[in-house]
Amino acid sequence: MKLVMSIVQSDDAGRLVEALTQAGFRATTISTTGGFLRQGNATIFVGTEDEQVPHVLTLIREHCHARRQYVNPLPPVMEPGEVYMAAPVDVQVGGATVFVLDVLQFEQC
Ligand code: 2BA
Ligand code: 2BA
Repeated sequence: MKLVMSIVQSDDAGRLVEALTQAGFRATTISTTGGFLRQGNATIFVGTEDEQVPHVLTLIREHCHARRQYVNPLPPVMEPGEVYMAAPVDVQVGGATVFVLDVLQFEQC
């Protein structure tokens, strides 16, 4: 058995969970925050049989899309009188970041 842990953009999470559930998978979503952009994203856990992992990955690819985001970098430390013009930085946020982990034991008590 595997645990598929996917970090996805919040806008894609609802449709992905719906597709997973309709395909018969069990899923759990938690609200998470990216360390770089400090913006909300979602982490979806799917515990499933090894042979079903490709199907889960297909659904993730179908429902998660890369987007560009423009972020303002933090201003540097300045001396009095200095002027800093912030130039937004273009960041490509991926469709999904996926980790597939081996499950040692699965129980529903
Ligand atoms: P349970 O199987 O007892 O699952 C309770 C909660 O545990 C689930 O909440 C989900 O958050 C998590 N969970 C269970 N198995 C999981 C797994 N393999 N991977 C990741 N998370 C898992 P819900 O998703 O709200 O499901 C509530 C109940 O609805 C489930 O109770 C199950 O009886 C049923 N269910 C869930 N998904 C289903 C599906 N695709 N088709 C039919 N019944 C489903
Ligand atoms: P964030 O950490 O908010 O990162 C958003 C996007 O910013 C990343 O998109 C990447 O394009 C860029 N980025 C992140 N860290 C960077 C750095 N140290 N230097 C330069 N650019 C950086 P994605 O790679 O698609 O990641 C989307 C979200 O997935 C991340 O949000 C994070 O929450 C999670 N993630 C990605 N890779 C991860 C990893 N190896 N471990 C844990 N979480 C990861």
